[in-house]
Amino acid sequence: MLSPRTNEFRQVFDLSGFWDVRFDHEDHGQAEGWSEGFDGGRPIAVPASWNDQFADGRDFLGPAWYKSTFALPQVWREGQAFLRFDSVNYLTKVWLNGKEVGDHEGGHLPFQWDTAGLLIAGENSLVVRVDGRLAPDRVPPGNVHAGPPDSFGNLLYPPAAFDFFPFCGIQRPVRICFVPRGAIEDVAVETLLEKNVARVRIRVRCGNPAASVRARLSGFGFQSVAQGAEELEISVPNPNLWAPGTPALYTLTVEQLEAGSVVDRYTLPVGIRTVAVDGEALLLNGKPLYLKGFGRHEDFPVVGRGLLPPVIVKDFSLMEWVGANSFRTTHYPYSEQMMDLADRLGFLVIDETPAVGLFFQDPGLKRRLELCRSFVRQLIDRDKNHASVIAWSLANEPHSDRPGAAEFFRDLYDTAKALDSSRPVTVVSYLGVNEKAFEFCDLVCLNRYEGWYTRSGRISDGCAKLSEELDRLHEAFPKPVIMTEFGADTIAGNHAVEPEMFSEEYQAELLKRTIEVLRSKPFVVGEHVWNLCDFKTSQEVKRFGGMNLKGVFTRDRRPKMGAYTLRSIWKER
Ligand code: BDP
Repeated sequence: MLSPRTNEFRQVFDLSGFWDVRFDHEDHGQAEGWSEGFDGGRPIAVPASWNDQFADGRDFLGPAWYKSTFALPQVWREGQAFLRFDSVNYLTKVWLNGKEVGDHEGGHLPFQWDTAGLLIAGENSLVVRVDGRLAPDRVPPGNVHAGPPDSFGNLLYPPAAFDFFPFCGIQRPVRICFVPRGAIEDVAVETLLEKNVARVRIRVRCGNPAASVRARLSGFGFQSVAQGAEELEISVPNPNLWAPGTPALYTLTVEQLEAGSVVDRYTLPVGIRTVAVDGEALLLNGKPLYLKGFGRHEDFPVVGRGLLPPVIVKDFSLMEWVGANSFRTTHYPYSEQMMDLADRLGFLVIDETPAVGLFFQDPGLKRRLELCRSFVRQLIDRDKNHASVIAWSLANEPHSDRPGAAEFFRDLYDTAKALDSSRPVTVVSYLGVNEKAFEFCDLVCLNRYEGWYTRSGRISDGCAKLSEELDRLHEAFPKPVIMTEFGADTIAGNHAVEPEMFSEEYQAELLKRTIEVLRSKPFVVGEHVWNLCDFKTSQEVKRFGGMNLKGVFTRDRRPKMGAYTLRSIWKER
């Protein structure tokens, strides 16, 4: 799905602001006709999660009803008018001017409908029902004893099957995107390198199949135009390649032509680069890559998982300060704004679907597979043109030592590869040599908490164990290995002369020693610390104050000692 743009042919109206919300504790809103409008709402900021905006909403997961009114000028009588939601967690049902528009399942990915026939010039009313309740047949799942129960066998509260707070609501912008009828629907760009010449392949899909297209690539003193049917190619001699440190972006302008006139235009930045796996190496533009970076969360006080642009800017600036070159979109697709900045700032991204906490028994197995397939498709559709995206991650820590898991992931792997053969595909696992998906995945991504959950308090023993395990893993799967998670919970300001769990010294020591192990293995091509920042979780005995404290920065982005340790290592090499 194309990102919204405003230009001479297209216009975007942003519906962000104060809407009204009403929690539907009894789930009777639909029967009582709230879709026509409802009383008793209170102001809520959109976009943002609802959980932290009120004194009484933290653990409420839905359903909740939103409503908003907005006026449109007369000029938009022609063309298509897509009502686009960038991310709503988790089930969405929408009515415009009292008429049902549609429904959608899944958070973190955009969806839209053409609502041209329903909009009116003048005042429009929009009603949205959002249900973020946790259930075994949703992805990610919840309310099931499949995730890690706390030490006493309880489900977490709220009962997520994953370790981050299940924030709900309209979490990213809602926009109306006016585009001409029959206009450009999709642009897909692939870049290939042959010696000193890049080939930029551009596939364009227009709503009007009779239209022809023209593409112009410009930047760095270069300009070239190609014209034809759907598939175009532009050669760039001596290209400026995109890479961390030199994130060169060309500008691609695609135009749709009908009877010799331009009827639509779409512009996007294009980074020329190649990604490949060669034996034990991960290559960018033919050169070996080493990833230094983090897992992260879209998480901040009050907005929850809501889009907050200053936090995105801040997180990139902290990652630059600490010397990181990459991150994984743990454990769901991040905002399109974050991905745009990753391209501009030259960060490498492992782009992950929302499949976390997957289990392979009923209830809901078949449904979860269908949802996962659809999320893989939607993610690749949304992010395929980002130079920053160097790999697709199908899932985080599935409980896949069960029959059926290998087939499940083979299906998703094939789905991803059929849509994009240019990037490696992986599954991030805690199972090590027992992970069935490593047999066919292009990269081996391992999460390990040696010295924390295992061999607690014993960093040296943990590191020795990790070293052995990595060798065994490599023997079983001779592919590049990325350590996608390691770390320690740390209370900022808590110190100990001899490193002790929860102290800043312990985290710093554990990170340093683990990195020494990783760097002693030539087949390890990346180290991602868990986590960039402390983040909110469900309540359980392991999570003091409902927080995961493995950040090297606090939730309000202040550094712990571990951040300085990483900086001293990562700025060196
Ligand atoms: C890993 C999960 C991550 C958790 C982390 C932890 O992938 O989501 O937050 O453990 O326990 O297993 O801190």
